[in-house]
Amino acid sequence: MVYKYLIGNPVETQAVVMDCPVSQEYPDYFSISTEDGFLMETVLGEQDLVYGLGENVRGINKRGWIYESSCCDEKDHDETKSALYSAHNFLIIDGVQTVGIFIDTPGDVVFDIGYTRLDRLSIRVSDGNLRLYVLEGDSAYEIAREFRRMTGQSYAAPRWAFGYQQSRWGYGSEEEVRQVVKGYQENHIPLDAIGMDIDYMERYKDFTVDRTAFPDFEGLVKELKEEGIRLVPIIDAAVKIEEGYDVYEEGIEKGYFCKNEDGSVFEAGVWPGWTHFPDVLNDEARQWFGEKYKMFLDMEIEGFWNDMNEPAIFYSREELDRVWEKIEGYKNKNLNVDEFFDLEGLFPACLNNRRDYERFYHEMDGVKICHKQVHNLYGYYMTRAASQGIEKFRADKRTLLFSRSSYIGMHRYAGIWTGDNKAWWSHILLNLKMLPSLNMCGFLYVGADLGGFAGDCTKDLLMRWIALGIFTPLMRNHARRNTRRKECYQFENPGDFRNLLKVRYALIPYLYSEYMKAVLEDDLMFRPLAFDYRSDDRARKVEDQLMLGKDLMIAPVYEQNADGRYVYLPEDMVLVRFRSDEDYSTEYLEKGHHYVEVKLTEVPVFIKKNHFLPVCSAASCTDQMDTGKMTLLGAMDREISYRLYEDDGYTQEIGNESHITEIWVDKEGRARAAGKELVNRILQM
Ligand code: MIG
Repeated sequence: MVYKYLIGNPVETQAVVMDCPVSQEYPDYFSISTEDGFLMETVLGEQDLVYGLGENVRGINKRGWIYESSCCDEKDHDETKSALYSAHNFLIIDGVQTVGIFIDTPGDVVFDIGYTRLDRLSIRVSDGNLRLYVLEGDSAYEIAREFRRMTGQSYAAPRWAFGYQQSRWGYGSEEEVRQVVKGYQENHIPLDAIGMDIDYMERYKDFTVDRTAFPDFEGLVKELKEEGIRLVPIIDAAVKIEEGYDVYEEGIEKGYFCKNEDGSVFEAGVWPGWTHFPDVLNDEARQWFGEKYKMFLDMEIEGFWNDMNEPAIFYSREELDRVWEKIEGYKNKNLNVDEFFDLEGLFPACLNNRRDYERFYHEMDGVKICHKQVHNLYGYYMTRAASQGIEKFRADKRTLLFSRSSYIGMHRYAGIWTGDNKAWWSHILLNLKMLPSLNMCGFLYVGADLGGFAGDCTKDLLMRWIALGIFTPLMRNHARRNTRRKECYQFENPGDFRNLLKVRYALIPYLYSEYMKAVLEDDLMFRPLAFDYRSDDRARKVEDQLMLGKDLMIAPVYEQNADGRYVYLPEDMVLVRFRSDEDYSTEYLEKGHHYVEVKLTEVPVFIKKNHFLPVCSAASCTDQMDTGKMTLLGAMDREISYRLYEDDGYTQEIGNESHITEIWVDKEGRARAAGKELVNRILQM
């Protein structure tokens, strides 16, 4: 059951696609006040869990902290923070009351989930304008699925986007890109794509190519595609102010940039120096910006990533002036300690300053609206611009698209990556914990920078992180400039990475199948254990294992120098230790706690009893894969089957009955599937 309430005068966000009648009476388990903004409170029972909030810090269970929806270019993803790049205002209370809450407003929202008082949840929208949705259902999982239906079908990525992607801020020339590809090829490590960061642009201008460093960009795109490797360029939100630059000049001429209160065009400093922000909330401007992607489509580019769209602002004139003035005042002064700390913080305070978000305006449906009120929609609408522009010129095919900032609703147009994490062991776990929360909010094509964006990565960190990244739809190794190189071939014995990545490719048919089924059926690919084992109190508390698809559980190692980890099995399962695509061992484990040894060179996967995992042989890239021959892994004591979803991987033809291959294994262990050669390695119990 979904109840919708209209409070104040909210902006239409386009998060929800389902029609819901407006209710008047609030459920009695919430206390709601609209006197001073909007405030909603409820008591949390001792055993209640709170799920959701998508991309955020801390646990799968979100209790015990205060979170804020205010999209931010946040470079430190640590537990003292309250917000990252996206605003995913959906949560589920699983306990005495099992209820979902979606706060649909593009402005600031504060979720106090047991921060002020351990046993209280309160949600505040200070400007008091929102659509409130309350979802009732029998279980958290059911509510999550209801929410997925309400907000519409998730973006479907092309299959090649499930291949391994290598990226780095700093690939500064055609030669350097070729060398990276060569490093992979010479070491026989699979590779499907290279992320092109801002280095390919001319002076950080969107929709330009630096012709000194990339004189034949088009040629490079074609040459690599012949080897099965795609280039994926980045697009930034801000547009450089430069005479003669077409995007700038057109935007000015047509009035498509965000404005100051007095109608002049708003300026802020980002990568290219002074820039303007395309007013993607304005229909015409959005269409204009989106159509710019055509330039790359014409070069046969098939994927993009949208960055800096919170939007990130390094400085505005006003903030810089403030800094100069203060510095002037402090110059030659005998500073007291407060003044010194103030001085120290002046420049950092310019970045992503909230005062700047109050300075500029959009024109939405003919109405002038302050950015602050719609802040959390910017990344969504920039990415929607891209998606709709691409759709216009490449309608029949699927294009890879993922964004840094997002709001619920954007999941229909693209995926996300989780931004600038660090080369920290704790960030493997953070990566894991975000996955089910992101899925609840509709984001299925997701992944983190493997090995960490900032900081120097070590071989063991990258290997363990890859052993988690193997399961995420977006599997990309990306790094900040000036960090230690971490392409797989940069470390000793690159064969170790070859074997790990072969495991990924062996799993792609299953991962793609479960991903596409989640897309088509409004389901979740990753779930907390508690969603599947509701009445198992142990399972409800597990924060470092996930259910994946309908058949698997994953439990990666995330501690340095560990030779394994404790794993909780809510039922009997088969543990497969993959060492490569065709090299693995299986072990039957009973329900309960186990210490599972996992070598650095192994990837553990747990398969539920009477389920099986179909795997195939790896290849150098997804285009080269042959799924005609599959090996089945698991354990069974009765007849079992699996519906494998396979389509052509690149057209918009998805979800036909003909895309399903039913794989049957009868009681005697005879396996059959139309058009497949099967090798049965399922343990007979
Ligand atoms: O201010 O384009 O999150 O992935 O490498 C940094 C440079 C801008 C932030 C992105 C990161 C990317 C970087 N960008």
